Amino acid sequence: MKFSREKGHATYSSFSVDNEANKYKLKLGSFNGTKGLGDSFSSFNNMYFSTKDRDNDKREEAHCAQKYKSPGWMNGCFSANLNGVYKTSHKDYTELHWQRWGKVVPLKSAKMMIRPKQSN
Ligand SMILES: [Ca+2]
Repeated sequence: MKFSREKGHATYSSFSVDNEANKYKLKLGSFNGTKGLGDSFSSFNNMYFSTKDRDNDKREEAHCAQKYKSPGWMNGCFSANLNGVYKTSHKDYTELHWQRWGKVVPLKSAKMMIRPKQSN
C-alpha cells in the first residue's frame, strides 16, 4: 500500500498532564482540526498514562500498552496510536495510526507539538 499525500492537523485549546501520583492524567481542551480528519484524541481526555508495566487504561480485560506495544493515554485501547511503529497498512493497531470515523488510517509520520498558553 502507498500512503496518500493527505495531511491534517488536530488542535486542542489546552493540553495538560497531571503529576505521577495522578498517573499523568491527561486534560484536553476543545478540538479543532482539519475538516474530515475526525477527532481521535479526545477519547484520551481524563485518561491515565499506561506503559508496558502499568495498566492504567479503562479496559478491564486487556493491558492495552502491553498488548499493542505502545505507551499512552488510553480508554479502551487506541483510537489513535501516535507512538506506534511504522507500517504501511493496518494489521493489529500496533502501527502508527489515527482513526477516522472509526476506520484505522496508518500514518507515515505524526508530530505532537505543545506551546505555552498565551496570556492576553
Ligand atoms: Ca486494562
